Amino acid sequence: MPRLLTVAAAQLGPIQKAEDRPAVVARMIALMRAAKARGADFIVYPELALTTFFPRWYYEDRAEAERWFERRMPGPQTQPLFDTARELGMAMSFGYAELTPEGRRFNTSILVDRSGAIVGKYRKVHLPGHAEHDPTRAHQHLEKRYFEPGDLGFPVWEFEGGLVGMAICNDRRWPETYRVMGLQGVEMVVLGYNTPTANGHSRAETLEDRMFHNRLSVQAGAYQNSTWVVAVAKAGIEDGHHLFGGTLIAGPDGKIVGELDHEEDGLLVHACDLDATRFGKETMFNFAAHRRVEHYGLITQRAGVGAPLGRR
Ligand code: CDV
Repeated sequence: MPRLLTVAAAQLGPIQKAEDRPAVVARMIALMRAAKARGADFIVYPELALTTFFPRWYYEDRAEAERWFERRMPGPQTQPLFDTARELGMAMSFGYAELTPEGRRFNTSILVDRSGAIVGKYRKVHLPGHAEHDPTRAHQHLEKRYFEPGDLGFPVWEFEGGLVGMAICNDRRWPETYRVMGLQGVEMVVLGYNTPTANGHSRAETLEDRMFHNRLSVQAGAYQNSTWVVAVAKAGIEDGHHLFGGTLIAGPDGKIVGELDHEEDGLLVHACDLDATRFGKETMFNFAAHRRVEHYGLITQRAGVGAPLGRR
């Protein structure tokens, strides 16, 4: 008997600055109902799913950005999402900007079970971009201004009959993200992203290049850790800025099992057999048998590149 977890990758089209939380939550609920009708038990939404991708906007006074943050989860405007999840018996994961009671700010994702209880929280570790306004860039990417790096590591939870972990956007490009979860036996990594088509610098990267790197990162993470990876975009043109789509699900052999080809609200539903992760975990990527941790010290000792270790 396969151990199936039917997941819906719920891509969101653009969310304009003027669009309020209730309007976005209504779109998310519509996707959730459609996902249920297609047999999904678990729905995954993108990074910062409730708002426009506000880190592209510079606020000299950081407090002005507070309108984009959630002080409570669920709060009055997100409660209907939790109520619908409970009504439908649907587990979910989504990203939002978290403002803690102590005034700390994180780019956060949560895992919510079918009863509507939050059972897991992840705070984005790899924050791209910069902290100050950069006039040389075609557009700003100010995650380092508005968020602290996550302080919760990369936990994996027993969830929906499997082992599930989370990552957020830029995290998907770093092999460490997946490996730390792989070492906890992860069977499904869920992640959301907001990735601009233009990189903000003058160096030309085509949309094709960016889509290639998206697939490459997700597929490599899946294969090298023998896990499902569900990667969900917020896509389209937000207030004149383009985010690419490409929502996809990769299997534990690294192959893509489905991918969306539009930039609107939409679903990619797949029945993932969690037992399909066993083959890779027991053969090529049997970590206990093959990893040589005595040679991996630099990975945690150095953040940046240092002197070469080779001796003549
Ligand atoms: N939201 C992100 O983390 N976006 C980055 C962009 C800025 C490169 C990404 O890795 O997709």
